[in-house]
Amino acid sequence: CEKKDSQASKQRLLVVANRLPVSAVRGEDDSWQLNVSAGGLVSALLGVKEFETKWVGWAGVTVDDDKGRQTLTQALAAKRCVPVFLDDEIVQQYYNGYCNNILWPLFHYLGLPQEDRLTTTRSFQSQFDAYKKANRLFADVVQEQYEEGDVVWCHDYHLMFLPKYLKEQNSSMKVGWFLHTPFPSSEIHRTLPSRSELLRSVRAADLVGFHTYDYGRHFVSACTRILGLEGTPEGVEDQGKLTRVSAFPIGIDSNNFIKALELPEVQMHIKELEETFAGRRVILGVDRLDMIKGIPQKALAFEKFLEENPSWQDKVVLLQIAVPTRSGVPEYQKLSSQVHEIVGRINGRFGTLTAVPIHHLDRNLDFHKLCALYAVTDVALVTSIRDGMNLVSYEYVACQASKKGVLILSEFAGAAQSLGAGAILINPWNVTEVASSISYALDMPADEREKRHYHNFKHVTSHTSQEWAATYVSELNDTIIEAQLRTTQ
Ligand code: ADQ
Repeated sequence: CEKKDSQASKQRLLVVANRLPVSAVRGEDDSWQLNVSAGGLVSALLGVKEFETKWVGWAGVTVDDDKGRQTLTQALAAKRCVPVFLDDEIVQQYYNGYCNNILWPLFHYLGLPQEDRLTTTRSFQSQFDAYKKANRLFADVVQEQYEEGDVVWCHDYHLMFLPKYLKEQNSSMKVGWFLHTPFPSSEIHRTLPSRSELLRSVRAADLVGFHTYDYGRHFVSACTRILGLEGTPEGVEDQGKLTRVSAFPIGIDSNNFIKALELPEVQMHIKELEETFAGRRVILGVDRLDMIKGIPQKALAFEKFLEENPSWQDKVVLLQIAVPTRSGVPEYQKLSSQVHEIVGRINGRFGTLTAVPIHHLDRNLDFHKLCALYAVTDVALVTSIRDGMNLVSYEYVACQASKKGVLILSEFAGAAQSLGAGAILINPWNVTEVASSISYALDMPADEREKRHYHNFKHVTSHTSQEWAATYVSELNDTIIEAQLRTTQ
């Protein structure tokens, strides 16, 4: 009964993201298999337990028949998920096209697509139209699910039109929008043909959140320089309507990782890994296979390290786990071939009959194996060329209480602002600097490792995903109360 009461007192939170936390696969007998998706947004939000949360999003599969849609909706309801159905054409134009081929690279400072600019320009409008259409489909599902008093939390660059569409449907809805990627300098954002419409649509939200203060500042500058609005210490103002802009650095459910390390299954994986790599030090990379993660740069820096430190050859291994994503986008297919070619060349150059220097796995690891890897490895190497935050670095720190391994972290990841004092910060483009940081990390004395680890562990365990979500929603509630007070004054 007590449990029921505590459920009843929780605020309802509609989390709207392009992808649901599970991906659906249809079996031959028309049954649905639901697999947890890998990725930072899902990892962070699954740890949030203070609210009665319902997810609205795409299940990663196109379903054209009514029966399939009905059975998938039922299967997802058990996971408190509500599907948005997108057809193949929309997925191609909105998801693979506008989101992942235009906004994602642009927000990570990679610019608009370089190749075949004319084709891009021609297809730009149809991709943008599909983007708006998809956002409209999300808005319709949110509207169906919405109950008075709900907080609607829209996530990421896929859904920049959603705040506008929701507010048009219901101006009293509490709408927040949070960006998981960096927001680039206004000089980058202004190259985007649809720059103004996107900014205006996001501005319809009551609260706009970013991982770091810098991303928020870039957003405000884009609104002032491109839209001619007024920037204030609270956010952006237009004719008395304030959109609050603030930084909410995300965290992880650190307890989940810490507790998992005690499980017999994880202990068994730890033992197996220790036996496999006995006599060698292990450097770990865990990334989605994405150009922003700097995986080629990481391999090249490791090659430089081996070249300059012959005494370490054979005694150290780079274990790179790269889960393939967005394999429908040609740029990602090219990246995959490029990484395999570089890794093959380095292994050919430095491998021996019994050992290879780089173990590269293209796959998703289950949670227990991932925890074991985080716990046994000596160094984590994060070389993102841009990254909104980077939760892998947080997860590594959470699992290193006993070993106190070293985190080498790109200064271009948002995490550099929170874990910078304990990590070795690097510029991933400078392979010589990364190579010497690897060498420094491997030789670092125990007391320095302990100090660095202590600093980061304290941060990771006190700035959790639960706290992140609670702070965001509480600020969203406050923002709305303040706005109501302003209008009644
Ligand atoms: P991502 O780009 O997905 O997230 P990140 O924050 O590092 O990056 O999160 C990746 C998540 O996926 C982690 O929880 C990790 O454990 C998991 N993962 C990665 N590779 C895996 C593998 N091979 N097997 C199993 N799990 C794997 C986006 C932004 C980030 C931002 C997050 C959250 O790009 O900058 O930190 O959202 O806001």
